Amino acid sequence: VTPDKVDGVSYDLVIVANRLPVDRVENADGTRGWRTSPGGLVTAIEPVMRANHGVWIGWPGGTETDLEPFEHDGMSLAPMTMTPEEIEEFYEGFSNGTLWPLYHDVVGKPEYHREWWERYVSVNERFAEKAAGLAAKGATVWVHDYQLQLVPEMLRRIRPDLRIGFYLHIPFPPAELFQQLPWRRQLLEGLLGADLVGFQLPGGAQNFVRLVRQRVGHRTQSGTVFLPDGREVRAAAFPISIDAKGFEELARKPAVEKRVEAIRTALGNPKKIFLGVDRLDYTKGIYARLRAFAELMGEGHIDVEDAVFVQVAVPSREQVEQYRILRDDIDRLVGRINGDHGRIGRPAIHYLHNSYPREEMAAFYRLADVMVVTPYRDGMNLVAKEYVATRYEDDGALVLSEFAGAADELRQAWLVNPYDINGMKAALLEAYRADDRETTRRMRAMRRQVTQHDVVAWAEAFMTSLTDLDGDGPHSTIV
Ligand code: GDG
Repeated sequence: VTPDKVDGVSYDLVIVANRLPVDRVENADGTRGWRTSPGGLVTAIEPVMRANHGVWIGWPGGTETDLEPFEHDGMSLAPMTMTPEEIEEFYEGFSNGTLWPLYHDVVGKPEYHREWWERYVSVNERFAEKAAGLAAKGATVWVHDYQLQLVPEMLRRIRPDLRIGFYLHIPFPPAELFQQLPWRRQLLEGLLGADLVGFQLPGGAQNFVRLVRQRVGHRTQSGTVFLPDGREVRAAAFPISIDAKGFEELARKPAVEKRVEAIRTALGNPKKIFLGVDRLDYTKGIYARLRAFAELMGEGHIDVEDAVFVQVAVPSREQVEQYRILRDDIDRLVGRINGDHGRIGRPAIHYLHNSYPREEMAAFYRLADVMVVTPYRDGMNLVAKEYVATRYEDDGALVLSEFAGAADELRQAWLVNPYDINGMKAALLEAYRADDRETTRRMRAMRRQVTQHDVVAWAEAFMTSLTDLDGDGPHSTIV
């Protein structure tokens, strides 16, 4: 595909996200290609992109500098390059060392460095300029997530004709925490460049509106901010979801069912299997969850001959110091637990530091009698919803943190406070011992919720809300 295929054309819909929805792959013959990355966001946005002649702007990972716009799987992709300094200061630094912990209730300690901030500003500027160059007159631009919070305002300054939406995938913190940020006002003003700012939960939208009133001084009324120039910005919740039907279909595949049996046998046919699936991140509560399970074994409530815990920890942000420390901590804990409670051929914890194809993930979900999702704070948590989607026989128990966004919808899970180890132990044990009637009753209700509110409904709700706003100028309707 020639470069001007993208650059020469302008688009009615522009998606701007830190990452492109593709990963680099090495073909058998040594040439390099692209593969659509697995994930909910791609599934959600792909149909909207196709229906609206859209383009996706983002970083493809790595430090290649000679990337041209290209088509992949019918999607137009415009890659952003990233220098090693930008990766270090914008991505690992300000995005993942400052904003990520701050926005997750300071579960980790955020670091404030002026050089990181400056790099955050300059990278946001580059994304905004790229979007400005690709958007048609009156086009809709949908900016995603915490790495790009300045883009809406920067983009509006260059292109006031655009309709701009922003969606935050992670929690938006309460004023008391956000306050810490030396650049708090700039970030709020960055977001206010959008016409619609979407959050996972109503609480995030409320935190944002309150901060805008307090810190920027704009008049607000429920979910609307009134700017001095007459423009209005709406803040609202759009809880994200998954391709529920797709996950169920995957789970029903004979190949997946075969894999379930193979893994069960390899695990030694325990009566029950506990499962955790997370990026290896300190917000996910992996350490405390494994400790709770180990204590239940130590106290004789669970015997290693009856049950094992499979923990998939997907490698994540390995260049960031806090993530390295976490990995070492968990390595040590797993070793200790297996030393204390394992038997020959039967470790208590099967710990997998790896990522897997979607089919294998589905097999894991199908295997799990008790799915354990216990983050200290999580915007939504798609793993919880994916588990529910694969349980087409209405069985399986979900233990879910109150502090995951998903807890607002999955009320029938065994809800826990991840800071309360005894409470978590009690819930794990209850879920472990629950009879079929109980698990079925709960799972049936959760499945109804997840199938009726899938990711396509999420994208449509956001898009409809964005294009229905009263505004001036010609705006194409995005479906
Ligand atoms: C952020 C917010 C919010 C995981 N391991 C593998 C794999 N995965 C997939 C899961 C799931 C996704 O990654 C993880 O999503 P989560 O929602 O659980 O968590 P974050 O990565 O922290 O996502 C979160 C989300 O954005 C969306 O807005 O819900 O709160 O933190 O889909 O299945 N997929 C494959 N192999 C793996 O090994 N194929």
